[in-house]
Amino acid sequence: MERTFIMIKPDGVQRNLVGEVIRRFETKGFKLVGLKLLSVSKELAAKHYDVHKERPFFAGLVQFITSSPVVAMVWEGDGVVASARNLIGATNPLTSPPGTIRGDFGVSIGRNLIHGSDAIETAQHEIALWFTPEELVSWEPTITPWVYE
Ligand code: IDP
Ligand code: MG
Repeated sequence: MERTFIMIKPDGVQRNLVGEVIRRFETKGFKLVGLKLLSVSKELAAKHYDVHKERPFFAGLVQFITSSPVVAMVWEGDGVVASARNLIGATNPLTSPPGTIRGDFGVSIGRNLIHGSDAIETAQHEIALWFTPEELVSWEPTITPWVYE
């Protein structure tokens, strides 16, 4: 079953959007298999955003992600990687449609509230970076037959 890595960034936690974000993933029908609140080290932030290390915003991004706690999660379900990106919306909250998390709650690219893996391989890499295998829980929601045909 497909899994994706979702992080509520410091702005999402500070703005009390943790419950709102979890609610959207839960009510969509996805299954939560990992969850923790943590202060992110510079090393972890830099590894997570390694693909952007040459970009002008990299230093500010690492500074921001380490400035206040984040909520790291792993969600599981059919097509969850691409679907989570749809729930999250576009990188720029101003051009992200209403109904998406960034479209509903954000204004600035540098305060876009949430991260979601952009591909299945990226998700596998990010899950391994943020979670140990023991932190991921295999369980079966009783509602599964009401969500999946
Ligand atoms: P994504 O989060 O939608 O996948 P990416 O292009 O992978 O977007 O960029 C990663 C993160 O880097 C963004 O979510 C945003 O927080 C930050 N970022 C991207 N572009 C800019 C920029 O032009 N200025 C400031 N921050 C940026
Ligand atoms: Mg990205």
